[in-house]
Amino acid sequence: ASATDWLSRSIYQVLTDRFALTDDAGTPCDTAPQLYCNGTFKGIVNHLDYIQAMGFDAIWISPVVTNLEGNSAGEGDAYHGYWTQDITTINKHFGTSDDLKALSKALHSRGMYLMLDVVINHFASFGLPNDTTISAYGTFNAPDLFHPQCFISDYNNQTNVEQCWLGDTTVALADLNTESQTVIDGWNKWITGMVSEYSLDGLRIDTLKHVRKPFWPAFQQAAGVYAVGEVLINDTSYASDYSNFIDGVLDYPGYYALTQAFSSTSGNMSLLLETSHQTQSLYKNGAFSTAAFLENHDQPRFQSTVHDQSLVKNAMTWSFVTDAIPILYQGQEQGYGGGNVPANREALWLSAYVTSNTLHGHVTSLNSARKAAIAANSSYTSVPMVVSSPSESTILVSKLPMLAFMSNVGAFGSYNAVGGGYQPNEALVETLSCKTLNADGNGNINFASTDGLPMVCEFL
Ligand code: ABC
Ligand code: CA
Repeated sequence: ASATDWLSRSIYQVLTDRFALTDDAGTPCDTAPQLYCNGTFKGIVNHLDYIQAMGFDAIWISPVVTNLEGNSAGEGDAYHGYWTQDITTINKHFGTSDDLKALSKALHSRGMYLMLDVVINHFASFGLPNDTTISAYGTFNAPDLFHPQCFISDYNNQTNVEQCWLGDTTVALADLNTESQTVIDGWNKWITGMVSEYSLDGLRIDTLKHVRKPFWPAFQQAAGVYAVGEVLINDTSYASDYSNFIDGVLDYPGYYALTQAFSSTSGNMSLLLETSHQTQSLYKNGAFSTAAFLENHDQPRFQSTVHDQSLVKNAMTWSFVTDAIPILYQGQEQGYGGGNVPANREALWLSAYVTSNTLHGHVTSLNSARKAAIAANSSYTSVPMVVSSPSESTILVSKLPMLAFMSNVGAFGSYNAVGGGYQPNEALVETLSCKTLNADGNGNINFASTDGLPMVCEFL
């Protein structure tokens, strides 16, 4: 699937080890020891109804290749999938190659997309690798295919960021020499093969900023599908330049602004406004070049620090009403509140996949509002949104026929907001409360909230 195909999708982020067991035996899963909890591809297949019923039509799953086996003494084991050892085989903890194909097929039969997380920057090693470690790396089994050992020491020096290593002496992330033609050819051949073997629809590329930019266009071409890269930085101009080299970029600067804006009733709304304007002007295709999220597996859950459910619902709304492709990390709909890694990687089966809680309903409404707007306006995914901030506590996103108001006044606050662009007296619905209303004689609506909740308005 192409970048354009993905623009109308919404993505549910699955941490494969923590999403679903093959058979729901009620197995406990403690996040602290950082060990496998035994989630599988088969488990995902069995719970696709749960994901699809919320309105998601794509999933992003953890990296699937064989990882380091065993425990690192301190950083746990490779349950997250980022400790690559052999890219030619599938991580047996998650299932077999056939199980992964069955997942892909099950998704496609529902009209859903599969996005695979891929790690291109490094292979992993318990302790610093030696020649024996490297000879076990299959495709890239020679020392000169890696950059000389040095850990990243200066994030302001791009060469250091690209050519030194992530990780530490407990688990070293041996940095591939992505300037070497052998490495370039090896990766391009591999990704072409993976996309075709597993009928992948898209990729999430790990550690994008740790590989030189000119590496990416040929890789994207070899993949032949949409790819969104992870550039972990709170700097829009730094992140946005990657949109000249790859289809999409995870909106980390927007994440920082979003979490700050709704962190409390005195959050900084103008920062969110300013960041979203920068996003629109700096990325190649504006905010359409980004994928937006409130949580992921690397950051503390929003509810680890924010408890006001009005703030939570407002913050959750943002990613679903902008030009970005929305991503929701598993467990957010269950109100999970784990803090920093590894506490934010709670097993979803502990929730029993209940669908009766408020946030689950909120996500479902947001997806359906977005789908209705896309269906009503053929240029919804190509004409840029208009973002404004009518007051210091409110922000308005206009993407007709959708108007979304968010505020950080909190559950005990109230706000009024005015938006326009409708036909005179047009019949509308506020989709989060399902209340109908009418535009006035000038096509404007006047919203009044007495509980600080967000409002998403569109045609009836
Ligand atoms: C494990 C333990 C951790 C322990 C660590 C040393 O080892 O779990 O508790 O602290 C995987 C696992 C992790 C594991 C790592 C290392 O491997 O999931 O649990 O940590 O073994 C991606 C993935 C991530 C994955 C990897 C590795 C990469 O999403 O899940 O981790 O394949 C950097 C990378 C980024 C990477 C992230 C973990 O590390 O750039 O791609 N994520 C600054 C730097 C960033 C840096 C970040 C965190 O610190 O600029 O490049 O991310 O170290 C903003 C600034 C930013 C700043 C942030 C913190 O603040 O603008 O620049 O980021 O304001
Ligand atoms: Ca690198």
